[in-house]
Amino acid sequence: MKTTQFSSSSSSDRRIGALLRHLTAGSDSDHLSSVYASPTSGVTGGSVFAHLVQAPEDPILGVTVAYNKDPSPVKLNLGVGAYRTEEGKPLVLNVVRKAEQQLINDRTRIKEYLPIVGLVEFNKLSAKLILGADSPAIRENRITTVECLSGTGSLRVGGEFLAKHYHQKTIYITQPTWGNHPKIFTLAGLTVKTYRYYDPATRGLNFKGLLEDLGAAPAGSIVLLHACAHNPTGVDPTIQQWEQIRQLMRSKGLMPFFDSAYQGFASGSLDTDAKPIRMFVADGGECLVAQSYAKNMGLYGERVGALSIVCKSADVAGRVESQLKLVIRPMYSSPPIHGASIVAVILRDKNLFNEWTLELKAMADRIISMRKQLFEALRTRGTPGDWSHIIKQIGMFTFTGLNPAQVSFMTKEYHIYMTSDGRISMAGLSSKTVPHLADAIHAVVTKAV
Ligand code: PLA
Repeated sequence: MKTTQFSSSSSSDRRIGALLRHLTAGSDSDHLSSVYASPTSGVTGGSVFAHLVQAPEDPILGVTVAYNKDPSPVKLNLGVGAYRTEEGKPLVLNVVRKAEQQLINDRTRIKEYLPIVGLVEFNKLSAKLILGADSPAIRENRITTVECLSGTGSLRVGGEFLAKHYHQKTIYITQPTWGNHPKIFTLAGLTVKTYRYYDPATRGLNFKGLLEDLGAAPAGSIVLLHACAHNPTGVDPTIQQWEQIRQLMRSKGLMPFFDSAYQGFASGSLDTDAKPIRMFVADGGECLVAQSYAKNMGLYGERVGALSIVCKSADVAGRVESQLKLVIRPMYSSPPIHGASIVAVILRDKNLFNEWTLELKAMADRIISMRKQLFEALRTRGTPGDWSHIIKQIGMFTFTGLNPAQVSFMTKEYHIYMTSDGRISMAGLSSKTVPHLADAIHAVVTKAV
């Protein structure tokens, strides 16, 4: 009965509020604003949120918002990293359709809550995918893997775990990096600092700067490493450079936190793209790995990913997992079931797995061919400048070197949408749209905007 009383009194409050507004309408506006615009009033008409300012759109996802509003038939969205076919359409992998069909046909499947750590089979298979089936950490059972909400959620859970339980609270991220990294880790409770990574002069890796900065970081600091296909630069260290990074980090006790959002998307091979991580795990040291299935399985909106923490012993890994559960439970309780089930079906079945690797390779190859086509198109136009970085860079993005004014010119005059740092998603291009992009780049660099 309590609830009935509550709702009737709140609805009578609303009615009285409406009456008050009606009676005072048109009267002294100063008096009205003192009643309605106070951030703390909230009783009647004025919102307690009236003092809020309009927040800016997200620098990456906001590009899609602007694109959607543009009526031009030639518009092109190269902002967010989302794979498109040659026809410019989003792609659901064949193997994902098959897995979903299997799941639908299985009448024994239920929709109960998953455990806090998510789908256990998915966790095991995800660890195997990233570390390799023969990984010593898996064999010795000194790893814990929890299903999280895609790559972002895995980074956030890992960040909060470290902020709570790791002795060093500073995380070093690459300069530049994915725009969400500093926000994720700051809100997780860590202090964010940067290390040099990209050299605009060579449009390649600033390896010397990287080693100097990591060498100067306080012992034990956390270091975020892009496992492959660095976002936004498309510049990865070579295997020899990775080995030097590993030695330096281990000698200083720096804690590696890998962000693996593009496994298979860089080289086309799942194993090759996981190599840097496997090098760190092979030395017996500890590390964290955030995995995403958004890009490599095209499961963007399913929000499926995993956080693995490799420890020194099974005993420690068990306690780490118990603490991860305390991070997750008050955050979102437990992760969703559907995306993780799709991944588990594909990873457990040899035929589906093989089919997936072929589809993944085809996506990676199409991106590489877009790089070649764009490079060639600029060459044929005689566009001033050295554009070889387009074919040297790897993964989903090209970091063009175009400045914010040039980007804004291309959006205004050519309806080409990209992030203001000059990053373009190569996965959003097709043979049909390359000439349009090349025309725009040519125009913008010859016009000296
Ligand atoms: N880590 C890196 C380096 C990323 O680039 C992205 C996605 C993620 C993690 C998180 O992806 P997930 O949560 O969907 O698994 N970056 C995209 C999308 C593709 C985005 O900004 O959300 C990008 O366009 O940069």
